[in-house]
Amino acid sequence: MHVVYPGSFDPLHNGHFDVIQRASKHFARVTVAVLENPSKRGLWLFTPQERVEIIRQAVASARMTNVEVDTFSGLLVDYMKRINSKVIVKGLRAVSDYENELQMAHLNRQYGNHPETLFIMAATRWSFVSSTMIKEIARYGGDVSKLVPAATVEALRAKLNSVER
Ligand code: COD
Repeated sequence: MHVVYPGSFDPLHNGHFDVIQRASKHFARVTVAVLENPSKRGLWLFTPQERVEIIRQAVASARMTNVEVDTFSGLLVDYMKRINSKVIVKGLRAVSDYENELQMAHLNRQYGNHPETLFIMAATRWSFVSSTMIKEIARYGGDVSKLVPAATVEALRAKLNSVER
């Protein structure tokens, strides 16, 4: 089965990475789809291409050969139809994620090729991790290396150094 794991991934952290690894064990093919739409929550820290590059590096170092990384813009359902996949994989951290994810799952099923959404429960150790917190800790000089893949650590270092200059 070919599944799509969509998200902002700004940037990739260990919670996302754990979902990718677990999905890659259960499904024949996993496409990690990086959202290009402008952010509602302010500017992205990383461009879509930078986010793709981080994920590609992390996936390559873990030798996940059935995982590919792509970008999409517009509606997820249109992208799903275009690449002919009918299953969306999402991660669930807590009840707070559930309401929003439930709404999206129901709405997405009304459109396009009526994709199903399957949820993977966040790993306990990463269930408190979010991209927003990673960016905040990194911006103030905190060490995020235990919470994100090495590729993200490098990208954060390069990005925040260039922003400061
Ligand atoms: N552990 C496990 N899973 C996690 C963790 C964690 N610590 N943190 C996040 N996740 C999961 C999220 O629940 C999500 O499933 C995925 O990882 C990506 O997370 P984010 O935060 O990078 O991405 P989101 O939640 O901002 O992505 C939202 C989408 C891009 C999927 C959504 O906005 C979308 O589909 N947009 C396209 C436009 C569209 O179709 N809109 C209509 C929707 S009905």
